[in-house]
Amino acid sequence: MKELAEILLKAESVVAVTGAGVSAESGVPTFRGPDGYWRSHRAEELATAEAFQRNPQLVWEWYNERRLAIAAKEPNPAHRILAGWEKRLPGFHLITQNVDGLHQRAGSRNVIALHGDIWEMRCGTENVTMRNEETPLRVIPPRCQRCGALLRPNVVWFGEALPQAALHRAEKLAETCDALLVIGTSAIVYPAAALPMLAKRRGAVVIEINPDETPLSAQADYRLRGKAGEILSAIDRAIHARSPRCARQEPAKVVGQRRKT
Ligand code: BV8
Repeated sequence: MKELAEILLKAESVVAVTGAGVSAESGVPTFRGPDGYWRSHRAEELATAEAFQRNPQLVWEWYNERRLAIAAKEPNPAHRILAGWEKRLPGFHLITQNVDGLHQRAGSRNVIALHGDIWEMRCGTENVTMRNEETPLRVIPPRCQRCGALLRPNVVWFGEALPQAALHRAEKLAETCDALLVIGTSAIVYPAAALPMLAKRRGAVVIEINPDETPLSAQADYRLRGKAGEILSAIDRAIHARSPRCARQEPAKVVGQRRKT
């Protein structure tokens, strides 16, 4: 962990890319884990414009239940440490695929949300986006108060383009960073999954934090096998041991494996 702390402290630009695994320790189910099913549907089937067209009621019931589940959860140490690094590590940037808003609730201010926000809705007719934190939703499916059209969750569904500005900023950051942490993602959803390789091609150190192997693992310079909360706590402790000016995070044990390629 000392070596990693050195790398992160020496880096002028550090980027963290997170996926659903970062929220797993908050109790939010991941997409492709054993709890990835919802009423025998997979996320890929429901998170599409076609599914919404076909059955907006069903899709909104799914989002309503996810919103309810997320609202009952708290950010975990992984979210909090990443929020702390935004203040403590110069040139730190957070890019997330998650739509749960837990990074923001943990205090992260500049989150690049590639796949949108489950707490926002969009009226396609008027092309306006509004924040809505009702749990549960009073009306399913919700409608626009101005024009009565169906509202949709302001998230990126499969087959939809990511918000161009966010994607472009994420790609620029990946291409210019010195170190990129990939935390809690199965690294199979594109174009987000391409970011670590963009960084690696430009000579950045790529650090994967995940209990399991992923398609990215072989390319990572460091593979830390374990839970995000525990591993980030250990790295955070090593950072504070080297730069005592910051307050300490709670101690944590860690079992990890480092393979330098
Ligand atoms: C697009 C929002 C084109 C909705 C989501 C190549 C290039 C471009 C596109 C494609 C391509 N190949 C295929 C595609 C199509 C598709 C795609 O990638 N499909 C995959 C399944 C093969 N991509 C798209 O459709 C994208 N759109 O490219 O459009 C285009 C261009 C122009 C014009 C029109 C169209 C859109 C993708 C976005 C989809 N939306 N979410 C919602 O959430 O409701 S994706 C969804 O998956 C979530 O956002 C999620 O974050 C994301 C990725 O999943 P993960 O976060 O990785 O979660 P997962 O469960 O898979 O893994 C969790 C990991 O955590 C595991 O590895 C586990 O081991 C680990 N873990 C568990 N516990 C812990 C842990 N890690 C650490 N600590 C723990 N405690």
